[in-house]
Amino acid sequence: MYDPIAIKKVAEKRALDRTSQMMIEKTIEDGVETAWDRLQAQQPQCGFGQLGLCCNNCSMGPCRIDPFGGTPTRGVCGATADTIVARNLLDDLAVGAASHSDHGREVVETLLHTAEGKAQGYQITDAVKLHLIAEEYGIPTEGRDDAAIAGDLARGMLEEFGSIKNRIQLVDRAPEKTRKVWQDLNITPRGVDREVVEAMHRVHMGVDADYLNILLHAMRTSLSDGWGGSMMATDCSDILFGTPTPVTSLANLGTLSRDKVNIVLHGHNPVLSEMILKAVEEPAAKEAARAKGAAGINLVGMCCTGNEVLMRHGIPIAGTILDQELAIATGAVEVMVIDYQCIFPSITATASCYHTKVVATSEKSKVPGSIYKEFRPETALDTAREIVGMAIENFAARDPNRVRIPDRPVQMMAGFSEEAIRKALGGTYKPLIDAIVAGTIKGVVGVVGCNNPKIKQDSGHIALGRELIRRNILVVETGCAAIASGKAGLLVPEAADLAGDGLKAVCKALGIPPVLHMGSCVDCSRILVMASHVADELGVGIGDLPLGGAAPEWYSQKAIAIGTYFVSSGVYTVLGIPPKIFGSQNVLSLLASQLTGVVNASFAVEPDPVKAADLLEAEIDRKRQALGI
Ligand code: XCC
Ligand code: SF4
Repeated sequence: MYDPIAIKKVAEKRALDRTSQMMIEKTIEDGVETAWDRLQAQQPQCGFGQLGLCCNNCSMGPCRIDPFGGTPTRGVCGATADTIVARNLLDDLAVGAASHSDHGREVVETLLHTAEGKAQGYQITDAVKLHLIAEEYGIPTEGRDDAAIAGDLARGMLEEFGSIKNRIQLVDRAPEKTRKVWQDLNITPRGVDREVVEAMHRVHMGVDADYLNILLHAMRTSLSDGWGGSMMATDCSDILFGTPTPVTSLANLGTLSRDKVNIVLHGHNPVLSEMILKAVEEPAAKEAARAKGAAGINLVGMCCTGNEVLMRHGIPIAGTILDQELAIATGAVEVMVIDYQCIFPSITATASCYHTKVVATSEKSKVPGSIYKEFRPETALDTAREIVGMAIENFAARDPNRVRIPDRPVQMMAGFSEEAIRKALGGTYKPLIDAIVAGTIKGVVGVVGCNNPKIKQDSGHIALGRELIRRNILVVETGCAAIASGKAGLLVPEAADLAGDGLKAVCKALGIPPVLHMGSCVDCSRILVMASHVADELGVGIGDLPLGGAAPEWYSQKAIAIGTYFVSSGVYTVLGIPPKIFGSQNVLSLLASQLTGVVNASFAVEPDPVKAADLLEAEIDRKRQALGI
């Protein structure tokens, strides 16, 4: 009925990784719809929308502007292309910043509940980091117990969400010169929630119509994410669950087990996944699994919550956003636990083709067809145990005839927190700076972000990563980009053989991979902290450093926020997927060139990974020259 060669060709077009390809083949054979099929069904996608020229903000609309200079040139309210494009961008960015920051809030709240003794199963794991951050906040630590300090810190951070203080403490981590740039532009973020709310206000009909003013606020909102909500998420997760240190693990869909109960953790917030991990490790759970004929329980991660438990505990990572349907198509997933963000609303339809149960856990992220188990800090461990029990129970429903799990997970290394990198270098960034000055390492590029079915899965990340390390540029990664590199075998020390001679020598000496996994997407804040330390040691701003950023396969509004706080912080950033701004020449030229004169960084759009590497290398050379190295 199916032509296996034709199916194989389709799979090879859709994904780079062999295990993903194998499961794409199975989805086609099983008649299971995936994001790739749905993308096809959407063709042709709306040209106005792609250019950012469609406005659906109010009920005088929807309106659209003629992109070829014809009419209409204005929406019903009179908004021009510039206004509409800038406003849409701010809208998207605010959604992304809100997602990171609301996740951050939940971690801070869990820290507060833990401090107050109200959180079941949580504890303070990294007291050293707690004390260091408390000191940044001016909270006394001498002679006080950790719970009291953690309570004060959590309350101090929560205050910065709404904030009558009009400042975010962690912004002070940025080098002075960088902060001065923000002050001069009046884009220093005043509060985590405040900037998002103001963004929503400005987007309303009849508020901000000046594209430049809108974009400046977009920059401020992005900074409230990167140096606010995301940074708090990272730091408080480290305090609660431990600051990552280098760890080895496995990646790809082959991490699913034939004979064990498989539980997939999908979403973003470690507050949930850490408890599932605890529940899985309890002897009673293991016994229950064996009693049901399973060889044990196999916990694997997916997307960023997978990155969180990978970084801290070495839990294997099954894949990226585009692997979520493929994991279920193995027929071997008993339960997929979801919290929020990047979960396809169709995931329950996919699950209904097999025995898989989808368990939703967040009050703000329910999916029709899923089982809802509300997760609260007060009863977290009990809920986790219940979910694990459900997975064990469901093992009997697995149909062995429909199971197909690809072979051979790939070895990988993760756990490169900023602290871990600094420690690997001997406690200071001096060796890295020396290597950069000497030219053995040319610079550093953060490759981050998602998969997007518009690009062959992982191909953009891998081609760019390989190209950069070949040019002696150290690559640091987060999110699905890092997972892609794990699947492709770039996250092992042996991958240093693919690097240029200089980078290769440094990696070999330190025993590290040429591509470093720094965590989940909120952990892009780790990259900011690392850049700040290096800039401080040199007495310059982040914008002066030979750094770059890239999001070769991004799809999410969160990626817009990340890219914008990178650029606003002084990091030139190349996007592999064009943002919806090409309907306005003014917005385009501001973001792609004029910004350089202000923050010494800008955006570029380049889908070709080799050309993207050229752009990043040229930028690194420009900054090296300015530093006189
Ligand atoms: Fe989502 Fe964070 Fe993007 Fe992956 S990289 S697709 S945002 S899971 Ni964060
Ligand atoms: Fe149309 Fe203006 Fe309303 Fe947008 S805000 S839908 S451009 S009338």
